[in-house]
Amino acid sequence: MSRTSAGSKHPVAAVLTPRGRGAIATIAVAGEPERLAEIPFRAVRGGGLEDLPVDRVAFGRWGHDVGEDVVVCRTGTQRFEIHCHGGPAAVERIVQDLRRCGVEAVEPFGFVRVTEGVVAAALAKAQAGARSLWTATMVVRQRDVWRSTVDRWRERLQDGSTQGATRARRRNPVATDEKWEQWRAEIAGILHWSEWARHLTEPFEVVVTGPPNAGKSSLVNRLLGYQRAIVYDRPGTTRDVVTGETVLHGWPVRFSDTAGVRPTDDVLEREGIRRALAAARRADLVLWLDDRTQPPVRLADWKDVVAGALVVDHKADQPRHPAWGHEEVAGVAVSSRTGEGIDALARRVVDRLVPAHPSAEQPLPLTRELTAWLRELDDALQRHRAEQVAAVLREA
Ligand SMILES: Nc1nc2c(ncn2[C@@H]2O[C@H](COP(=O)(O)OP(=O)(O)OP(=O)(O)O)[C@@H](O)[C@H]2O)c(=O)[nH]1
Ligand SMILES: [Mg+2]
Repeated sequence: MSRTSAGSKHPVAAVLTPRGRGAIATIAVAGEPERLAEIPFRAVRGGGLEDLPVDRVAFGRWGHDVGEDVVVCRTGTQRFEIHCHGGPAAVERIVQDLRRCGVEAVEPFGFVRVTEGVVAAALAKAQAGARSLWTATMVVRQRDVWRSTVDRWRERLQDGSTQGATRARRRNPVATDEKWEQWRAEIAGILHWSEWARHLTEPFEVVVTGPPNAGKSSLVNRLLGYQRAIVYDRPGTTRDVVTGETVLHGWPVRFSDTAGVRPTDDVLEREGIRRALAAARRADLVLWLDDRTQPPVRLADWKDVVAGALVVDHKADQPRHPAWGHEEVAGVAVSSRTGEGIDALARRVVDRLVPAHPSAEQPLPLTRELTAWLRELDDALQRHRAEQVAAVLREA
């Protein structure tokens, strides 16, 4: 999966330590050594970077006039690390000097992409972004899945029918086309899981709506496990969209608590309801809360939202208002006061958000960059360009 040549066509650098003040910052550089010869580093013992053997650490000065104390480690023939004072000015100065020497500054995952390939970068990024132990485990398992997939794809490219595609097509056009179409179908099968894989690192958006005083804030607090939103026994307590993130059955979920929905002339309240509707229309899932202690509320503007929503029959600890007809009761019975039905609701939420699961061997498009790369590969396959396919595969 990783590149055979550790270096890139052009040198790149990335600040590996987080932004902001710190005792020490680390800047990693990878690239062709001759381009790096102009770098303004002098070791205390004498000599520049080009004189430094691999795996040797050198203390020295960076810059021509007023130098900066640095420790430089050559980590490979085309790799080194600069450890400098952690202040933003010192880091910026070194990055600027590197730029002047033709080194491109990239973010850390961009650095991994250039030095180790697109798959390694996607795995690193997805692992850093995983919100739960379960999602992190899923990502770690992808390491072997992707390794074997890329190995298999490389072998496929090397076998005569794809490498010598043009010749092979002349000999047996049908067989070659079939092979490439099979490959494209496999890529389509991976891209099918884009949304699923996106949520290994990005939360699902679940919007909690319903009439005023139905217990929306109470339910969101229950689901989050802490008092995120204000609960009060008067309708109209929540006026804006309040969000909080949690993990349900391993999946990251962001809940949005919204203003209660009812016909009103109050300008502020109307704005809150407008925002609630906009949030509901964007959501991955809407929870509509019925307050069973009050008569049913159904509003024309909200008809489509309620139709697609997971309905909650809320305040299940209380007797039902007599205005409820038998056929109108549709939701999962939940009480935010006693906790009854909360676990069942969490399960229903996850089942609605994630109705299907890929097999354990399924490679997943873990990041947008990996998805874009798969599309590039697919494009090269569609055009039957063996050299282009090989070039894209080299980036893996
Ligand atoms: N009996 C009972 N009361 C509840 C339950 N959940 C909330 N309540 C009460 O209902 C009232 C309103 O609760 P909130 O959570 O503020 O309701 P809301 O839907 O966010 O209200 P608005 O923000 O005003 O739209 C409070 O007095 C809560 O204590 C429940 O499960 N059972
Ligand atoms: Mg509220």
